[in-house]
Amino acid sequence: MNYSLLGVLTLVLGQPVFAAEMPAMPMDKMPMKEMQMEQSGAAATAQASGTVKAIDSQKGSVTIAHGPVPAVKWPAMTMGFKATPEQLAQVQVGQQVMFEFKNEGMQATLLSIKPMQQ
Ligand SMILES: [Cu+2]
Repeated sequence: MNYSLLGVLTLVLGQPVFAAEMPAMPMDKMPMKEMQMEQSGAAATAQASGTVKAIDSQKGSVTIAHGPVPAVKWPAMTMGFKATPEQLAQVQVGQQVMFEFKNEGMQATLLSIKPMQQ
């Protein structure tokens, strides 16, 4: 009798603690929302594929004829991307490439580039 009564008491006393923890859960999602807002305010990054048209190691740029990039609302076009000497060394004119870039204003900068595997 005493034991079962203790068990009921534990259950009853245990529940408010559980309930108190519950409201904390939606709060956990708040930092994520803030992160998403920060991302949209910063430079947009996107992935695309295309064909290397020209490489200018002096200017540090590569011209790529790329397909549409919905992430930055771009149609297909041929344009220049800022690239590091290391990135330029990985590709050749005429090659199909996959690349990742950061778009700030009118300046697109490569984050990574690699030849497409066929
Ligand atoms: Cu473009």
